[in-house]
Amino acid sequence: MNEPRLRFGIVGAGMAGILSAIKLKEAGLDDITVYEKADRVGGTWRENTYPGLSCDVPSHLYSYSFDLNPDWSHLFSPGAEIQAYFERIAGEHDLLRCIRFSDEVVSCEFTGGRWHLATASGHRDEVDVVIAATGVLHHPKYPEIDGLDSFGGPTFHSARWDHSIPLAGRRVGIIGTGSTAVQIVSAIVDEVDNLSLFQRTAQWILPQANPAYSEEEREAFRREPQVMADLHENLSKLFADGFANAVVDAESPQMKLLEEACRANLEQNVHDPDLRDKLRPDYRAACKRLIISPDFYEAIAKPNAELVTEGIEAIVPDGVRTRDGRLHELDVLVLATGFKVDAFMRPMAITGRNGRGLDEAWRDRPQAYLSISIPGFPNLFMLNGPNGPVGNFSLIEVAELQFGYIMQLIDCIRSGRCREISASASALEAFEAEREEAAKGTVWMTGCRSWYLDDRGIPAVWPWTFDRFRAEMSAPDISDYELVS
Ligand code: N01
Repeated sequence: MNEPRLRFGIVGAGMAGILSAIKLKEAGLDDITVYEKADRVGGTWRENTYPGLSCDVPSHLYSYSFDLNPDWSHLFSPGAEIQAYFERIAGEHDLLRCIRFSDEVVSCEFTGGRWHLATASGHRDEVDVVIAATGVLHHPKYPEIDGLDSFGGPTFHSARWDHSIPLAGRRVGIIGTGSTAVQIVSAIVDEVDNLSLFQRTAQWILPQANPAYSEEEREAFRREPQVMADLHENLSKLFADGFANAVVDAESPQMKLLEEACRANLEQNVHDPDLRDKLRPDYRAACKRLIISPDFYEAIAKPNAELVTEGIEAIVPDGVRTRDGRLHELDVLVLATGFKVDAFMRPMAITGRNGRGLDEAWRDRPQAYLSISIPGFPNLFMLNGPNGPVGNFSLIEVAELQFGYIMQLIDCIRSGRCREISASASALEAFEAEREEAAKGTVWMTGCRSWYLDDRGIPAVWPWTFDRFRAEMSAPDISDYELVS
């Protein structure tokens, strides 16, 4: 039987979209269009350009395993370098010709056995398979604070940094104390006149130096790529054993070690007892996403920095007024308030079999079998979809494993075994029931508010070890899928 010629639509040209296009082409599946709403590849690394941006996963792990990079400047390289890496990879794999830039997919409808895509520009496409590579931390979340629009100076979200605004000599306020805010504080404290950090919840900080790679080390990586491959492998194992496997077992010895390291960092490196008390969280380390920083405590202790722990009452033209009635006068206000994490591929209007929309399928909350496939939405596969492994480890590694799994589903179509494939409703139901039960033993449920938790307070993430994830991704159990010939 002749192999059907499959056409693919990939939504998003970030890390996962680039990966998908490379892997499909490698497999000889080259009838691909990647739809990208912006005018460049890079996803989160294109959108986030705030001062101090870097990835808190070591660069030699946060790299495609098949395209390691000898030139990373640091253990945790800056965001601009990561963006340049993705641009280079997209160019070297000749992807730019299959990317349709500045054209956002607004709808995807499954009719007549194919997906019908429509874009904002009015372009139409018909594809056999959709890969949703739309990212997780993508839609900025603006805080609901009275008077947000009334501030007289520039206000912007951390993911929409306005580089036209000078910070030197100015009074800058930052709302939020997540990974983003912590990096910004360290990066700008010496430049600004005054820095006010508005903290609603204190955070644990794991200290970690960020050494530069010497030219000799980089030369060695270039000369002997196997050294880099070994480093990638070792880092992967370190993250799986030391972190990913620890957070899913709140009582594990590794978890205790992480907690001790965070506690010691606070007790030993914050010398002012009042500041130390304000910075001490009342929940367990890694309950919220663990923040990694070599120098945040040093930065926030500087004389021109103030940690404001009084709640915010309102934003007013001159700055931020806290509940104690104090006005914190500011020239610039930065909202480091995170992302809407339950949007995934929305606001795209997605309609599966029998006219059933994604909003209806996700009426309660986003769900996908193994975070990849949604019952009734055949031949649509998600990368970094709902309830998958997110946290302090490489989302590239996650996406590579997921794509290896998706490729095996695609092979079912390619081989003629079926024309349509999607997870069965019973497989998703059983997966979710087991996942919710397992989530109870994770550190994320030990008593804090975080973006990991869904509306019921259950972590919307992979609650098992990374080793289990790797094993699950190695081969789909096709009996969990509905195949239509
Ligand atoms: O966002 P967050 P983020 N009033 O949601 C506060 C990845 N990332 O952009 O804790 C006052 O973590 C909120 O307070 P609370 C990483 O996965 C990675 O920092 O909810 N405060 C919190 O402090 C990360 O986890 C890297 O009480 C308000 C902050 O805003 C994810 O992105 C770097 C508020 C939001 O923190 C998101 O990180 C950066 C309000 N109304 C990001 N609303 C690295 O790899 C919200 N907050 C290093």
